[in-house]
Amino acid sequence: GSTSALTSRPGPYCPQPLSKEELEALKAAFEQGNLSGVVSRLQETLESLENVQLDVGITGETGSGKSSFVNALRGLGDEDAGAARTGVVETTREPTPYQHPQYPNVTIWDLPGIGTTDFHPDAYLEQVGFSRYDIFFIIASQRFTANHAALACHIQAMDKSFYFVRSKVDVDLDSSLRRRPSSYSEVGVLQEIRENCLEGLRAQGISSPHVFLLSAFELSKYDFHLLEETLEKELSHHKRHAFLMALPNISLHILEKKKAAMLEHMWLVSIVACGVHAEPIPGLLISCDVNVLARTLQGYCKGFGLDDDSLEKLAAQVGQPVGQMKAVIKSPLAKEISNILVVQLLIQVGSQTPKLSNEVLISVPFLGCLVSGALSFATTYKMLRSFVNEVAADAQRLLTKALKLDQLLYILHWKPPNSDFIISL
Ligand SMILES: Nc1nc2c(ncn2[C@@H]2O[C@H](COP(=O)(O)OP(=O)(O)O)[C@@H](O)[C@H]2O)c(=O)[nH]1
Ligand SMILES: [Mg+2]
Repeated sequence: GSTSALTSRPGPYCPQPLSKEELEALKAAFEQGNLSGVVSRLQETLESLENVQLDVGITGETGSGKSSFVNALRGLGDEDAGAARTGVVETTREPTPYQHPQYPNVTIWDLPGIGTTDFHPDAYLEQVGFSRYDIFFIIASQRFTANHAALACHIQAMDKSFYFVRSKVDVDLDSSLRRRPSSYSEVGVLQEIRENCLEGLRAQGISSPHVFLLSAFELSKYDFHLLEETLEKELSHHKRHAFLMALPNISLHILEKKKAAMLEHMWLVSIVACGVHAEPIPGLLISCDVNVLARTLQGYCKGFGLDDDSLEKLAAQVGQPVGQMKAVIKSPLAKEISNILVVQLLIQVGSQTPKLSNEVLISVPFLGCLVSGALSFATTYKMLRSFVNEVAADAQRLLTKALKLDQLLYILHWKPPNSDFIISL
């Protein structure tokens, strides 16, 4: 029966694609700069998004046409096998799930009718298990009342979306034709119903209601096609939400942690680089050990998987040419890092921020004793920091490319504000 269907179903989809163990493994892969390991794990996460469920609750007064609407959404007639039972007496006592034939991830729930008198939305929503549903359709076959509005307010307070459906417009059109045959206008009657519904809902405090007009007997007419579009839109919105909740945060989080770990001992590297083996840098008023810095930068690149070996492995794994992978990388690869490049980077930084030394002096107080070394330290530190920021951003872009996230987002009808969207989240 419907009760067992209820209890055997998993709860609402909660974006938790990675377990603690998986997260650990992901973190380890990141730490080794093993992007292809990272990608294979995140690919699984992406696949799990395909299983994102959308639960649609159909509610409204008894006899308003809820069960007929469920059948319509599923493309079934009332007499087809598996159709929801419809009729003049209330037949739905428990929420009853029906799978959408085209979208297996969409479950449409035929809910018990709300009473016309003494209606308590709290108790009703509790009784039907409101947390299960992602969106609601509230159906009325006549005017929308305070009960409908109260329900909508409660749904809104739960941060879920709802749509109003005004059913049985064929009945209104029929009676209008009978009563005023000479002045009959279908468009006019529909317009009147729509206005009346919107006005009623606004009067009840619903700020910008959506109302769809519908006849369960004439689905090709009125707003039924808009309803189907809405369902599709909600599904992709839902997936997008799950995606945003799950994946970028995880990768961002781990990249950030890695970056933080590098930043933590960066000042140590800077002190060493400005220590005993420091040599004057031509064109700048600083001295440092360029060899140490070059090795450090190479380490950063490898740490984020920006070296030939890692990239080739990654490209092979995702079946994309390695050239395409490299195209998204802006900073130099490990093997391209030379002493000359280090000097160029130092010059870039040195020319931009001559006053940085004070800022750094405050954070590393004992450096005050090494006044002559302060500028060297500040410049070195700043150069390392901006390099790490760049390679971290590259790693994030590389992941996006490898996982084809840009395409996924496109499929989900969502244009990221810019290519660095994940970083800016
Ligand atoms: N004329 C007309 N009748 C409808 C429409 N939708 C439902 N009905 C009828 O209204 C009655 C109640 O419908 P049902 O779907 O069982 O309502 P529920 O109690 O809300 O589930 C049934 O006799 C349906 O055939 C509609 O759009 N137009
Ligand atoms: Mg029913």
